[in-house]
Amino acid sequence: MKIAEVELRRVRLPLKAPFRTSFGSQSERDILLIQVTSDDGTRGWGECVALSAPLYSSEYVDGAHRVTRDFLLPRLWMLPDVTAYGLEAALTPISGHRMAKAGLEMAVLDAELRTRGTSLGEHLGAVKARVPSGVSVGIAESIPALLDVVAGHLDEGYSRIKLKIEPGWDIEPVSAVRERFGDILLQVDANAAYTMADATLLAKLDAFDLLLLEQPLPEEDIRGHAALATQLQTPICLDESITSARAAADAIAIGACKVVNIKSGRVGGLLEARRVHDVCAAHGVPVWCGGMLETGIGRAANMALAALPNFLLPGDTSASDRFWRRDLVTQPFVLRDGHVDVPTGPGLGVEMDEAWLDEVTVSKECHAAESL
Ligand code: NPG
Repeated sequence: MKIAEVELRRVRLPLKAPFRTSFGSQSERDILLIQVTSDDGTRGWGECVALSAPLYSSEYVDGAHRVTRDFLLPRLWMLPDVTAYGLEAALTPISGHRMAKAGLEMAVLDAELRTRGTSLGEHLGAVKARVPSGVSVGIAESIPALLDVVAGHLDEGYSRIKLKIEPGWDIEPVSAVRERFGDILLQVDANAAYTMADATLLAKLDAFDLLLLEQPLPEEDIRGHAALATQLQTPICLDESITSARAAADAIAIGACKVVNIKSGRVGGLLEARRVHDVCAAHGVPVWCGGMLETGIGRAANMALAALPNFLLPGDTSASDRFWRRDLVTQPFVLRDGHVDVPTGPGLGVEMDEAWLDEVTVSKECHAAESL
């Protein structure tokens, strides 16, 4: 496949309600979308998950946009025959910038698989037609407000609840949710908001029979997580710390985690995400699919990934209407019986709602192979 053109598009989509985590509150999403067009006219879409500010990780959307334009695209143009694997290798000399790489790789993989008539799920090795869907609940104004939000999601049929926590918003909300809703699948996510000095406090979470405690300590503190794990019964799951299959292997080897959250953007793409899955499977470590407030494009990729065999826990694979009034794809993801279907069409298996996409587009730039 040859790529004739790449379009970098920025869209702004308001969230239905602000989403608060320990690293800040999001009320809209400023998203970099990548569209590649091959020389035979096949198109592929990718979504870059970088946030507006470098708060979750060091990447941010303006930076990812610039890196894509100035450093990733020139390497794409140099490839005589473009495949997602070839692109991944060609981008390896660029250090970091995993979310930017993942966005471009997704677009190339979408186009490549559309050309071959293969779905992403089939390509990655999916074994399920639908995936159990959990929902991530942001930090609320008050405990009663939190209980109302959780009740709403349980009524909608979500299979498990993840509560965002931070110092000052941890034991009390978790205890209130457990008490009110009984035996639901429940887990918490700290987004690196604690230190080892909080070990005694975090051990109090053991009383609530949580599926896991996600990323309590800073991204780089793998050894700290291993030390903390010896003081808790609740299994530790890593998110931010797992930036590659190698990082996953290291974290598992020193006992820093018993569960891994996989996000393709965080690890540099879907191909590396599958390797993380495989490394974890080889060590008997279950994984689940994280979410980064994606539109239907990134969500389609998440559903395909979450259908792999070692995704043994429900993911943050919620339906389109969890965050969006109107998704960017013509067939939004819906929750049925606590599950979301894995797309079966070629590539990502979703089509864009072009009219809506144009309405929410803030800027668009086209890069053609010849012009470089
Ligand atoms: O369902 O898309 C979703 C959101 C799930 O809580 C969620 N994501 O830390 O995992 C996280 C968090 C997040 C959101 C991280 C946005 C980064 C950006």
